[in-house]
Amino acid sequence: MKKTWWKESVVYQIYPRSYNDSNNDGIGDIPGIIEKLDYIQSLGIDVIWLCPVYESPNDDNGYDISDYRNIMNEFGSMADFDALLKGIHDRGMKLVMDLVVNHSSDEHDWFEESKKSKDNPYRDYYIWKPGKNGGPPTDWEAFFGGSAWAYDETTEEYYLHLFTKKQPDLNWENPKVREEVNSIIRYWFDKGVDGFRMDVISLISKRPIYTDMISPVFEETIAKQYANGPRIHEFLKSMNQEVLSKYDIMTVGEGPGITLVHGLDYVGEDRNELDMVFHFDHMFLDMGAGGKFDPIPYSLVEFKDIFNRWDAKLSQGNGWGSIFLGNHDFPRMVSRFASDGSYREKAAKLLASMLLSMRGTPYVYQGDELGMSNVAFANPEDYKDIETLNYFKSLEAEGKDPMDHMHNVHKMGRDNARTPMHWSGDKNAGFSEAEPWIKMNPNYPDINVEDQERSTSSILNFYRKMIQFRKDNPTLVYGDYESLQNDHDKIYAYRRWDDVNEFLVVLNFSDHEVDFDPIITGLELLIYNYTDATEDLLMRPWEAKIFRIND
Ligand code: TEU
Ligand code: CA
Repeated sequence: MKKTWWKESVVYQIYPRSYNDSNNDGIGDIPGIIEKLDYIQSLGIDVIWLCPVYESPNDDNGYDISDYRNIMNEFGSMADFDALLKGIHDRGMKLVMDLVVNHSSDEHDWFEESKKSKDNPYRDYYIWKPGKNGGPPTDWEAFFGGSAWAYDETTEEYYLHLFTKKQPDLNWENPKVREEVNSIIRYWFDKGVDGFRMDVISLISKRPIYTDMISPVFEETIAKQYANGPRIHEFLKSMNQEVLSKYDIMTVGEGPGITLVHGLDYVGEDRNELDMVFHFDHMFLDMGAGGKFDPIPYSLVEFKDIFNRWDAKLSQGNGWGSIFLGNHDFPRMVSRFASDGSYREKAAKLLASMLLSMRGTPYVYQGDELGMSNVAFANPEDYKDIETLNYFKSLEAEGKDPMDHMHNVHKMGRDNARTPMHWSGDKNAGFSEAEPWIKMNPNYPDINVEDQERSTSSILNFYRKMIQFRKDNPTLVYGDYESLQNDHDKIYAYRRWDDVNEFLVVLNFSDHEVDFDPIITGLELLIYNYTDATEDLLMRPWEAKIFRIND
């Protein structure tokens, strides 16, 4: 296994709108992030992944870009961005940006031109089709509900948008589009940016023939019809050859439809495509047949199985994984995979123990280092996320009252992870003097940086300790991984080892006390989340222990 800086890094994801507001307009911004760089560095973070900060009408909070080479006014100026990049580099950290090129905004110049006429030079930058039987070309559904085709009166044709209708899909079949993308990437690399997280990169290659949806199950439609199209690897290889390989950078491709079957095609060491991918296998575990807003309980056995299979698969091809349990698109990890009631603090430390002791690059989402949890706004009007708003609309269209379905949004909505960061117990958690763009999670007086800085046993300080522990022990980065007792429905236990060291991680993913016997001797306790922990393996609720195995 080749050693590289990005395999050894711990990444911190920032959702800029909700991080820190420097000019008190209620919206987080780039100067606000600069103010917090010392904090981020103090966690032991190596790489910051910044969600989109480009010019955008914000139909999908920056994932609809109208100018790839400019900064959104609300977030600051290019000078602010340059200062951010310098501030990050001065502290020995790196910056990874978000590349959103499956689609642009409909307010991008390319699209403004494209829709003008069928012979406009930009027409083929997007995917236009005539209608069928007085309706759209196919019955495709968009990710956020409704048809994936929008009709445009000027030329009387439909354009494809897999996300909202303000996010028209780019036509990657057109070599000019591919060259535009390469040139955007070069622009940011030449500024000194250290990599890209590539938004829904699995969707860029479309199948040449547009047929109706092959399955009523949306997940299946995504995997077999929308994602992993015939030219995806050709596109990525050529992007790698022409641009990526010329810089010392990292890439992580995001993708619905990237399953175990396809994973190595993107990241195998001999593929020359991407360094890592974010797959969603564990992120869809708790979604029922109706998708995201049809939550079902998740099973730990299946959860472990996903991590086990991915680790095994990737290591076969010397591919590298990414380890994450949440981001700006999903509920808070402590609420979702652990417990946010009276065990919240233990449970958050347990997840940190897992995130930072697995093989693969760990990604920490802002606020998770405090154990921030889901929020339950009472009114639909308090929600801002387009996905959630469209869900309300679809309920209304079916004659249902959104108020009767709020529990689904409370459980699964993306705004759970988008409430502003909790810096202190002061007004608006110290995020802003002004009313924030989205309401605060009201629990900030109990969960905030200022308090946790003061307590050595806080979640925040546990993160610092775990990150340092990973740094001190390359075994946790490159060592082998093997999970024990895979059928155990409460305990996730695994060994990590190399020639130098051997560790055992034992995590009790339950509210119950569990007597666990790993059948391993010589255990020396190193990391734990109950202050009075001993070597004993009678595991209390959400108890986490990491041992060195001495023989
Ligand atoms: O998300 C891609 C994606 O597949 C999401 O639609 C995800 O499945 C969904 O949020 C789960 O409900 C990326 C970005 O991370 C997301 O914020 C954007 O909205 C989306 O792409 C479109 O750019
Ligand atoms: Ca601001």
